[in-house]
Amino acid sequence: MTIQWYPGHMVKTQRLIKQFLPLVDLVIQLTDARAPLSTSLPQLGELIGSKDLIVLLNKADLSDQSITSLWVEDFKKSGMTTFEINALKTKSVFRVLRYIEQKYKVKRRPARCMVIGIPNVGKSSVINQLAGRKAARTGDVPGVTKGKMWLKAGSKLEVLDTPGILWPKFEDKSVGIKIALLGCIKEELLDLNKLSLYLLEFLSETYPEKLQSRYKISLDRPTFDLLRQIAKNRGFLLSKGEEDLDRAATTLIKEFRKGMLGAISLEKPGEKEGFWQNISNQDSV
Ligand SMILES: Nc1nc2c(ncn2[C@@H]2O[C@H](COP(=O)(O)OP(=O)(O)OP(=O)(O)O)[C@@H](O)[C@H]2O)c(=O)[nH]1
Ligand SMILES: [Mg+2]
Repeated sequence: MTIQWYPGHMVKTQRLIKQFLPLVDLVIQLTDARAPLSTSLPQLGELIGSKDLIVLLNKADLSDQSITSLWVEDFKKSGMTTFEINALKTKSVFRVLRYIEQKYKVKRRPARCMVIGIPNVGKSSVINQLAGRKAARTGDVPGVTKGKMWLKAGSKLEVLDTPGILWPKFEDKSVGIKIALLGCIKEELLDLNKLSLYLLEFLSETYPEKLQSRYKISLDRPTFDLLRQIAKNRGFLLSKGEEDLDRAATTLIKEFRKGMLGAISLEKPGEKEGFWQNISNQDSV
Protein backbone atom coordinates (compact mmCIF):
# COMPACT_ATOMS: atom_id res chain seq x y z
CA MET A 1 0.00 0.00 0.00
CA THR A 2 1.65 3.24 -1.11
CA ILE A 3 0.41 6.41 0.55
CA GLN A 4 1.31 9.95 -0.41
CA TRP A 5 -0.15 13.07 1.15
CA TYR A 6 1.85 16.27 1.04
CA PRO A 7 -0.44 19.25 0.56
CA GLY A 8 0.77 22.84 0.32
CA HIS A 9 0.13 23.69 3.96
CA MET A 10 2.61 21.03 5.09
CA VAL A 11 5.38 22.53 2.96
CA LYS A 12 4.49 25.94 4.40
CA THR A 13 4.50 24.57 7.96
CA GLN A 14 8.04 23.30 7.60
CA ARG A 15 9.06 26.80 6.57
CA LEU A 16 7.08 28.26 9.45
CA ILE A 17 8.80 25.96 11.96
CA LYS A 18 12.23 27.07 10.70
CA GLN A 19 11.16 30.70 10.76
CA PHE A 20 9.85 30.65 14.34
CA LEU A 21 12.49 28.35 15.81
CA PRO A 22 14.81 31.20 16.86
CA LEU A 23 11.96 32.73 18.89
CA VAL A 24 11.20 29.69 21.05
CA ASP A 25 13.06 28.17 24.00
CA LEU A 26 11.92 24.64 23.32
CA VAL A 27 10.06 22.39 20.94
CA ILE A 28 7.42 19.88 22.03
CA GLN A 29 7.06 17.00 19.62
CA LEU A 30 3.79 15.15 19.96
CA THR A 31 3.58 11.48 19.00
CA ASP A 32 0.85 8.86 19.32
CA ALA A 33 1.68 6.48 22.21
CA ARG A 34 0.30 3.56 20.17
CA ALA A 35 3.20 3.91 17.71
CA PRO A 36 5.64 6.49 19.08
CA LEU A 37 8.40 5.85 16.57
CA SER A 38 6.27 5.71 13.43
CA THR A 39 4.45 8.89 14.45
CA SER A 40 7.70 10.79 15.12
CA LEU A 41 8.90 13.24 12.50
CA PRO A 42 11.83 11.61 10.67
CA GLN A 43 13.24 15.01 9.72
CA LEU A 44 13.11 16.30 13.32
CA GLY A 45 16.86 16.90 13.70
CA GLU A 46 16.98 18.72 10.39
CA LEU A 47 13.97 20.85 11.39
CA ILE A 48 14.93 21.88 14.91
CA GLY A 49 18.71 21.43 15.14
CA SER A 50 19.93 21.47 18.72
CA LYS A 51 16.91 23.29 20.22
CA ASP A 52 15.63 21.89 23.55
CA LEU A 53 13.10 19.15 22.91
CA ILE A 54 10.37 17.35 24.86
CA VAL A 55 8.68 14.31 23.36
CA LEU A 56 5.10 13.61 24.45
CA LEU A 57 3.56 10.19 23.93
CA ASN A 58 -0.06 11.27 23.69
CA LYS A 59 -3.27 9.23 23.70
CA ALA A 60 -1.68 6.96 26.31
CA ASP A 61 -5.24 6.15 27.45
CA LEU A 62 -5.59 4.20 24.19
CA SER A 63 -2.19 2.45 24.23
CA ASP A 64 -1.07 -0.77 25.89
CA GLN A 65 0.28 0.53 29.22
CA SER A 66 3.11 -2.00 29.61
CA ILE A 67 4.41 -1.22 26.11
CA THR A 68 4.11 2.54 26.63
CA SER A 69 6.25 2.27 29.77
CA LEU A 70 8.90 0.50 27.71
CA TRP A 71 8.79 3.32 25.15
CA VAL A 72 9.18 6.01 27.80
CA GLU A 73 12.22 4.16 29.19
CA ASP A 74 13.62 3.74 25.70
CA PHE A 75 13.25 7.44 24.81
CA LYS A 76 14.74 8.47 28.16
CA LYS A 77 17.68 6.13 27.62
CA SER A 78 18.46 7.96 24.41
CA GLY A 79 18.59 11.23 26.35
CA MET A 80 15.13 12.54 25.47
CA THR A 81 12.84 14.27 27.99
CA THR A 82 9.66 12.23 27.60
CA PHE A 83 6.21 12.11 29.15
CA GLU A 84 3.30 9.83 28.40
CA ILE A 85 0.10 11.85 28.53
CA ASN A 86 -3.60 11.96 27.83
CA ALA A 87 -4.32 15.37 26.33
CA LEU A 88 -7.96 15.15 27.31
CA LYS A 89 -7.02 15.13 31.01
CA THR A 90 -5.90 18.41 32.56
CA LYS A 91 -3.86 16.74 35.31
CA SER A 92 -1.90 14.71 32.81
CA VAL A 93 -0.78 17.79 30.83
CA PHE A 94 -0.16 19.75 34.02
CA ARG A 95 3.00 17.73 34.76
CA VAL A 96 4.46 18.92 31.48
CA LEU A 97 3.53 22.53 32.23
CA ARG A 98 5.21 22.30 35.65
CA TYR A 99 8.35 20.83 34.11
CA ILE A 100 8.60 23.65 31.56
CA GLU A 101 7.91 26.38 34.11
CA GLN A 102 10.60 24.99 36.41
CA LYS A 103 13.17 24.60 33.68
CA TYR A 104 12.77 28.09 32.24
CA LYS A 105 11.93 30.06 35.36
CA VAL A 106 15.25 31.94 35.25
CA LYS A 107 14.02 33.83 32.18
CA ARG A 108 12.50 37.26 32.83
CA ARG A 109 9.81 36.66 30.20
CA PRO A 110 7.38 33.76 29.68
CA ALA A 111 9.02 30.63 28.25
CA ARG A 112 8.08 30.11 24.60
CA CYS A 113 7.52 26.77 22.99
CA MET A 114 6.35 25.34 19.71
CA VAL A 115 4.23 22.21 19.39
CA ILE A 116 4.91 20.11 16.31
CA GLY A 117 4.01 16.66 15.05
CA ILE A 118 2.22 14.70 12.35
CA PRO A 119 -1.53 15.29 11.77
CA ASN A 120 -4.12 14.28 14.35
CA VAL A 121 -1.78 13.29 17.20
CA GLY A 122 -3.42 15.84 19.53
CA LYS A 123 -1.28 18.99 19.23
CA SER A 124 -4.18 21.42 19.51
CA SER A 125 -5.72 19.39 22.36
CA VAL A 126 -2.49 19.62 24.38
CA ILE A 127 -2.29 23.33 23.70
CA ASN A 128 -5.86 23.86 24.90
CA GLN A 129 -4.96 22.09 28.14
CA LEU A 130 -1.82 24.19 28.53
CA ALA A 131 -3.82 27.35 27.87
CA GLY A 132 -6.64 26.23 30.16
CA ARG A 133 -9.27 26.98 27.54
CA LYS A 134 -10.54 25.74 24.17
CA ALA A 135 -8.68 28.24 22.03
CA ALA A 136 -7.31 25.97 19.32
CA ARG A 137 -9.68 24.02 17.09
CA THR A 138 -9.44 20.22 17.43
CA GLY A 139 -11.11 17.39 15.54
CA ASP A 140 -10.92 13.66 14.92
CA VAL A 141 -9.74 14.04 11.33
CA PRO A 142 -6.22 14.96 10.22
CA GLY A 143 -5.50 18.46 8.90
CA VAL A 144 -7.70 20.47 11.30
CA THR A 145 -5.11 23.17 12.07
CA LYS A 146 -4.20 25.01 8.89
CA GLY A 147 -2.13 27.96 10.14
CA LYS A 148 0.02 28.97 13.10
CA MET A 149 -1.47 30.29 16.32
CA TRP A 150 0.20 31.78 19.45
CA LEU A 151 -1.50 31.19 22.79
CA LYS A 152 -0.78 32.20 26.36
CA ALA A 153 -0.65 29.41 28.94
CA GLY A 154 -0.86 31.26 32.23
CA SER A 155 1.68 34.02 32.78
CA LYS A 156 4.74 31.84 32.39
CA LEU A 157 4.37 30.18 29.01
CA GLU A 158 3.53 31.07 25.41
CA VAL A 159 2.80 28.30 22.95
CA LEU A 160 2.72 28.14 19.18
CA ASP A 161 0.31 25.62 17.62
CA THR A 162 1.29 24.37 14.15
CA PRO A 163 -0.47 22.27 11.50
CA GLY A 164 0.44 18.59 11.31
CA ILE A 165 3.18 17.69 8.87
CA LEU A 166 4.09 14.53 7.04
CA TRP A 167 6.77 13.86 4.49
CA PRO A 168 6.47 13.43 0.72
CA LYS A 169 6.86 9.67 0.66
CA PHE A 170 7.04 6.86 3.21
CA GLU A 171 10.27 4.99 2.57
CA ASP A 172 9.15 2.36 5.03
CA LYS A 173 5.68 1.10 4.05
CA SER A 174 5.00 -0.19 7.55
CA VAL A 175 5.16 3.40 8.88
CA GLY A 176 2.51 4.44 6.35
CA ILE A 177 0.22 1.59 7.43
CA LYS A 178 0.50 2.41 11.14
CA ILE A 179 -0.13 6.11 10.80
CA ALA A 180 -3.03 5.42 8.46
CA LEU A 181 -4.54 3.12 11.10
CA LEU A 182 -4.12 5.87 13.70
CA GLY A 183 -6.08 8.37 11.63
CA CYS A 184 -3.19 10.64 10.67
CA ILE A 185 -3.80 10.44 6.92
CA LYS A 186 -6.76 11.80 5.01
CA GLU A 187 -9.36 9.02 4.76
CA GLU A 188 -10.04 9.60 1.06
CA LEU A 189 -6.48 8.52 0.24
CA LEU A 190 -6.77 5.16 1.93
CA ASP A 191 -7.89 1.72 0.87
CA LEU A 192 -9.84 0.99 4.04
CA ASN A 193 -10.55 -2.61 3.08
CA LYS A 194 -6.89 -3.41 2.72
CA LEU A 195 -6.06 -1.47 5.87
CA SER A 196 -8.66 -3.41 7.85
CA LEU A 197 -7.14 -6.68 6.72
CA TYR A 198 -3.71 -5.56 7.94
CA LEU A 199 -5.29 -4.63 11.26
CA LEU A 200 -7.12 -7.94 11.54
CA GLU A 201 -3.94 -9.86 10.82
CA PHE A 202 -2.08 -7.85 13.47
CA LEU A 203 -4.82 -8.19 16.08
CA SER A 204 -5.31 -11.90 15.59
CA GLU A 205 -1.58 -12.40 16.10
CA THR A 206 -0.97 -9.87 18.88
CA TYR A 207 -4.28 -9.25 20.70
CA PRO A 208 -6.46 -12.28 19.79
CA GLU A 209 -8.51 -12.14 22.99
CA LYS A 210 -9.49 -8.48 22.38
CA LEU A 211 -10.54 -9.19 18.82
CA GLN A 212 -12.48 -12.26 19.88
CA SER A 213 -14.24 -10.60 22.76
CA ARG A 214 -15.39 -7.55 20.77
CA TYR A 215 -16.58 -9.30 17.61
CA LYS A 216 -17.31 -12.88 18.75
CA ILE A 217 -15.57 -14.40 15.73
CA SER A 218 -13.57 -17.61 15.18
CA LEU A 219 -9.97 -16.69 14.62
CA ASP A 220 -8.87 -20.01 13.09
CA ARG A 221 -9.88 -18.81 9.62
CA PRO A 222 -8.11 -16.83 6.87
CA THR A 223 -7.96 -13.07 7.54
CA PHE A 224 -10.44 -12.24 4.82
CA ASP A 225 -12.99 -14.49 6.49
CA LEU A 226 -12.60 -12.59 9.78
CA LEU A 227 -13.88 -9.46 8.07
CA ARG A 228 -16.77 -11.44 6.63
CA GLN A 229 -17.63 -12.79 10.08
CA ILE A 230 -17.63 -9.27 11.56
CA ALA A 231 -20.05 -8.12 8.85
CA LYS A 232 -22.27 -11.14 9.47
CA ASN A 233 -22.33 -10.81 13.26
CA ARG A 234 -23.11 -7.11 13.07
CA GLY A 235 -25.86 -7.67 10.49
CA PHE A 236 -24.03 -5.62 7.81
CA LEU A 237 -25.67 -7.12 4.74
CA LEU A 238 -26.08 -5.92 1.15
CA SER A 239 -29.39 -6.18 -0.66
CA LYS A 240 -28.57 -9.61 -2.11
CA GLY A 241 -27.82 -10.92 1.37
CA GLU A 242 -24.05 -10.77 0.92
CA GLU A 243 -21.89 -9.39 3.73
CA ASP A 244 -21.09 -5.69 3.44
CA LEU A 245 -17.31 -5.88 3.79
CA ASP A 246 -16.77 -2.15 3.26
CA ARG A 247 -18.96 -1.34 6.22
CA ALA A 248 -17.26 -4.00 8.36
CA ALA A 249 -13.84 -2.57 7.43
CA THR A 250 -14.85 1.01 8.26
CA THR A 251 -16.42 -0.05 11.54
CA LEU A 252 -13.41 -2.08 12.65
CA ILE A 253 -11.00 0.79 11.94
CA LYS A 254 -13.24 3.35 13.61
CA GLU A 255 -13.69 1.21 16.72
CA PHE A 256 -9.98 0.47 16.96
CA ARG A 257 -9.17 4.21 16.75
CA LYS A 258 -11.63 5.02 19.51
CA GLY A 259 -10.17 2.34 21.78
CA MET A 260 -13.34 0.24 21.73
CA LEU A 261 -11.32 -2.97 21.41
CA GLY A 262 -9.30 -1.99 24.48
CA ALA A 263 -5.82 -0.51 24.91
CA ILE A 264 -3.63 -1.54 21.99
CA SER A 265 -0.12 -0.61 20.85
CA LEU A 266 0.99 -1.08 17.26
CA GLU A 267 4.74 -1.21 17.87
CA LYS A 268 7.25 -2.14 20.55
CA PRO A 269 10.72 -0.71 21.17
CA GLY A 270 13.57 -2.55 19.47
CA GLU A 271 11.31 -4.35 17.03
CA LYS A 272 13.37 -4.39 13.85
CA GLU A 273 11.75 -7.02 11.70
CA GLY A 274 8.43 -6.93 13.50
CA PHE A 275 4.95 -7.75 12.31
CA TRP A 276 4.37 -4.70 10.10
CA GLN A 277 7.71 -5.01 8.37
CA ASN A 278 6.89 -8.51 7.22
CA ILE A 279 3.36 -7.70 6.22
CA SER A 280 4.31 -4.63 4.22
CA ASN A 281 6.98 -6.60 2.40
CA GLN A 282 4.33 -9.04 1.22
CA ASP A 283 1.96 -6.12 0.54
CA SER A 284 -0.99 -8.44 0.30
CA VAL A 285 -2.96 -10.31 2.91
N1 LIG B 1 -8.51 9.40 23.60
C1 LIG B 1 -7.78 10.47 23.36
N2 LIG B 1 -8.10 11.30 22.35
C2 LIG B 1 -7.33 12.39 22.14
C3 LIG B 1 -6.20 12.68 22.96
N3 LIG B 1 -5.62 13.81 22.48
C4 LIG B 1 -6.37 14.22 21.44
N4 LIG B 1 -7.39 13.37 21.21
C5 LIG B 1 -8.40 13.45 20.13
O1 LIG B 1 -7.67 13.32 18.90
C6 LIG B 1 -8.25 14.11 17.87
C7 LIG B 1 -7.19 15.01 17.25
O2 LIG B 1 -6.81 16.02 18.16
P1 LIG B 1 -6.25 17.44 17.70
O3 LIG B 1 -5.81 18.13 18.95
O4 LIG B 1 -7.17 18.13 16.78
O5 LIG B 1 -4.95 16.97 16.87
P2 LIG B 1 -3.89 17.85 16.05
O6 LIG B 1 -2.58 17.17 16.23
O7 LIG B 1 -3.97 19.27 16.45
O8 LIG B 1 -4.41 17.64 14.56
P3 LIG B 1 -4.13 18.52 13.22
O9 LIG B 1 -4.33 19.96 13.56
O10 LIG B 1 -5.15 17.99 12.30
O11 LIG B 1 -2.74 18.20 12.81
C8 LIG B 1 -9.41 14.88 18.54
O12 LIG B 1 -10.61 14.17 18.28
C9 LIG B 1 -9.06 14.83 20.03
O13 LIG B 1 -10.21 14.89 20.86
C10 LIG B 1 -5.88 11.76 24.04
O14 LIG B 1 -4.90 11.90 24.78
N5 LIG B 1 -6.71 10.69 24.17
MG1 LIG C 1 -4.37 20.95 15.32
